[in-house]
Amino acid sequence: MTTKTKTRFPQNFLWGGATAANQMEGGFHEGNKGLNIADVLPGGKQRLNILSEPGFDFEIDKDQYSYPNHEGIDFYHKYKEDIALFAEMGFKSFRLSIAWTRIFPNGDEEEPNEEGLAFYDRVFDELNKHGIEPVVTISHYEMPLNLVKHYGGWRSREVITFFERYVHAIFNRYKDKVKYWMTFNEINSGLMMPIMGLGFSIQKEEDKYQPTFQAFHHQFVASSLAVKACHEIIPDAKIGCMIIFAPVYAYDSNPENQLHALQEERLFNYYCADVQVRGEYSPFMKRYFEKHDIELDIQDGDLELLKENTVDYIAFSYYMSRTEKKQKTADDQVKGNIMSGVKNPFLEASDWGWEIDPTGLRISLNKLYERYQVPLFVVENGLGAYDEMEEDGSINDDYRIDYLREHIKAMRSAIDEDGVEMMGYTSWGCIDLVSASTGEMSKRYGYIYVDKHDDGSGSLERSRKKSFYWYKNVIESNGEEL
Ligand code: BGP
Repeated sequence: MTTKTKTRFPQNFLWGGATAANQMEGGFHEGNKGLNIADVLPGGKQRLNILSEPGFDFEIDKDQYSYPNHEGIDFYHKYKEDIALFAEMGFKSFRLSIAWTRIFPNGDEEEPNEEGLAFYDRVFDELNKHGIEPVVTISHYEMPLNLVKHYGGWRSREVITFFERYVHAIFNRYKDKVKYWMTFNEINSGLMMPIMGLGFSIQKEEDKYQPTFQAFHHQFVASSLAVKACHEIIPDAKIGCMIIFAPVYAYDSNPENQLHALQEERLFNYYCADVQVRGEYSPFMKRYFEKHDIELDIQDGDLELLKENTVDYIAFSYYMSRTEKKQKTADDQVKGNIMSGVKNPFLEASDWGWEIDPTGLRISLNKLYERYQVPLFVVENGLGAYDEMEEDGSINDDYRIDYLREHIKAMRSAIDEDGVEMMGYTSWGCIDLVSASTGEMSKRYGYIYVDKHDDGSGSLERSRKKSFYWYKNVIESNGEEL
């Protein structure tokens, strides 16, 4: 006789929401904070061009552009109000990042900035007061500008020492307050957006190879040093890597397309995770390096360090899948933000061209768990949409509820039917914030509406959307009531 065990979501499942310092804090020059990359990225159409075309020079030009991240949604001053709203929804966890430039304004100082450290103390205390577990990204597209301009970002090995100093400062300071960490946000994004991911701008086509993969190597070493320090300083903490996962489908059963999809997946989805979870470069990547004349400068002890200091869990963002064929025509191409590919005839897309695919999340969870067998944490997922406030002040975002419901169902099936081990779910932008790819406010993800608009106007007042009440009930019922 067999008994079916009802697993569903574990009792300690970390339901919550996710954010990043540069997209919400504002106060960009308060508390001795230094400038970071996000502080010099303009909003609007220019941003997408900057992220995808060569030649950005990281100069701030106040007359020409607006810098939406400078005020963000003013979490720097409103964090108590926001955390109270998260608590009202019943959040078990809240993912946020520490701005490196609040702790080391130029990145290369000897001593940390006390005002910056004190700010996050206040935030963590407030979260702890409400019983919300902080989940902290150490670096989320926020490299100190000084390191970018004077060291060349992650191309420089010297930056590893500065990063090590930074992680030691934060682990020592917050060791009693933060038990969940992750090193670099969407580390594989450096393959498509080196400005945000690797701290340098591609100047010519060849930069895509040698300098890019050398910069990645430095990040892997830095990430392993962070894992080592975290395990030593906070033995009861867990530290993960963080990748973008977009399962790659072949357009059809043509074996050439199947092979192409497999290779794209190995590069984009597995290259970084293999190093951070298994502690080594995959055979596929070693051949890739040969093919593109990439000779990594790997110093003595690097490979041992990577092998001995692998992560405890995999955190990943999931927004969309990607469909590939070997020979693409101009008509096939879809360009949904950063992810290119061909249009999938079975999927609808968001207003920004991101193809909506809940089953793809279940596939992603299966692929990752099958390959690595470590706990998985979905730390970003959600629908960017234009929201309208009705005359009575309500915001009826049923489209967002539908999107989230289907994705949560997919996770539930992955746990229940496929046996995947999951730690939690923090949907992206639980409170409206500045979009990373457009720098605009109008691409909203939140359960909480923020009265702020693309032209910078707005009272910053917070309002609960319909999805706020829905998500509250999801958490209360531990995912039973969707
Ligand atoms: C991820 C980033 C986030 C976030 C999210 C949504 O790539 O880690 O910072 O912004 O995508 O993207 P966007 O804001 O461009 O809609």
